[in-house]
Amino acid sequence: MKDSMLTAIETRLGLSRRSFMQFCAAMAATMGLPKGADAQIAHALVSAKRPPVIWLHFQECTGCTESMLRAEHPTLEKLILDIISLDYHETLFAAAGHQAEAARRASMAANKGKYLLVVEGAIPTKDNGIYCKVGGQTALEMVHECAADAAAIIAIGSCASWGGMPSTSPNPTGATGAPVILKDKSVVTIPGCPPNPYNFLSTVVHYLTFGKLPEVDAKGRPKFAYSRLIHENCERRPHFDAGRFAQEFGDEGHRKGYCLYKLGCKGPETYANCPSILFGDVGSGSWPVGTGHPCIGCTEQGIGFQKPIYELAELKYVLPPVGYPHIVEEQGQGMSAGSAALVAGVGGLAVGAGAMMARNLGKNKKPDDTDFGKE
Ligand code: FSX
Ligand code: SF4
Ligand code: F3S
Repeated sequence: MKDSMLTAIETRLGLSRRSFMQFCAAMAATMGLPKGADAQIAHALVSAKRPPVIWLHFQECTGCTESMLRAEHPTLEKLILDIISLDYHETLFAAAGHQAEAARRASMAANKGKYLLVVEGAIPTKDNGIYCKVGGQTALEMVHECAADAAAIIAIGSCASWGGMPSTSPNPTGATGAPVILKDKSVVTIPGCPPNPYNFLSTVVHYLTFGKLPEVDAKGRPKFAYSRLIHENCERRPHFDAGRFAQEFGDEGHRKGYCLYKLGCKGPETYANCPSILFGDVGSGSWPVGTGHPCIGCTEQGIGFQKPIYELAELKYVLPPVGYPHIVEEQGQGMSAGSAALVAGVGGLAVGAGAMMARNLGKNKKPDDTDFGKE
């Protein structure tokens, strides 16, 4: 890439060249792109015109937007706002009322067929959609109007993807997701409540670099982010295979970082890259299961907010994985909880993981002290 281009990006994004190239490499890695793609991404981000984005908010908590803007990583929000031209966003807009709606229509008219439409929140359908109105229009009317001339449509969050929390039983407003409403359009969905901001960013970067949205699965989810079960990459997986489970919150197993399957973890039936790219912010090492809470399956229609936490997850595969997470032992301070979990887990593997798993999964009794440390 030309030096002048990198200088331009330094000025525009306030990022050093090294950080910018690292960001491009991270995006390429998140999307599983081949060698050289980072350079293509860098080139596209420097030279491509920022696509106008119309961002709609319907039935939701605004967590999708918050997760993007409040991420600890200081460059994330900057990158998002610099890569796209956010022409309409109800939470972030300085304008209000008719002014805001006029700006949305002006941007759509000026960028016919060129703008990205991002839908956040579920869309109520009952009683002609009267349960969510913005500027006098129902969400239903608005989403149809905005989708008509959009170049591409992204449903961000579980609410927009399939109805999410607002659609839970008894669903009094008839809430549903954008793909159901926009049946004749292709809608890329980025479920999660909230979704990982890097999955959204990677999707936009893919669009900018290659001129199209990434390949998706049958539910419209980018394959790069949703093709693996959480259970496949979970750092507690060695414990699962060795038959070591937390049985109650705060018990010895829970404190030792054992598997959360018996506390209702839905990782075995939930597709998402949370354990791989981490959640909240890349680098902080935080994600639900990592903090000791079972995955509730927030990315998965029919699981998140629907399947009770006390119901055990369906096990799709019961064989141990081919590889295991790397063990990093911290110096000086003893081990981190994660390292202790891994060391203990891998130790357990050495003594017959399959047999232990079969034995412990069959247990319904409450734990007693003999459940721990025996393996
Ligand atoms: Fe909230 Fe978004 Fe959940 Fe929904 O994220 S975090 S309720 S997915 O639409 O704002
Ligand atoms: Fe991790 Fe949950 Fe699977 Fe246990 S059941 S290994 S905590 S994803
Ligand atoms: Fe959601 Fe489970 Fe990931 S609760 S954020 S899918 S770990």
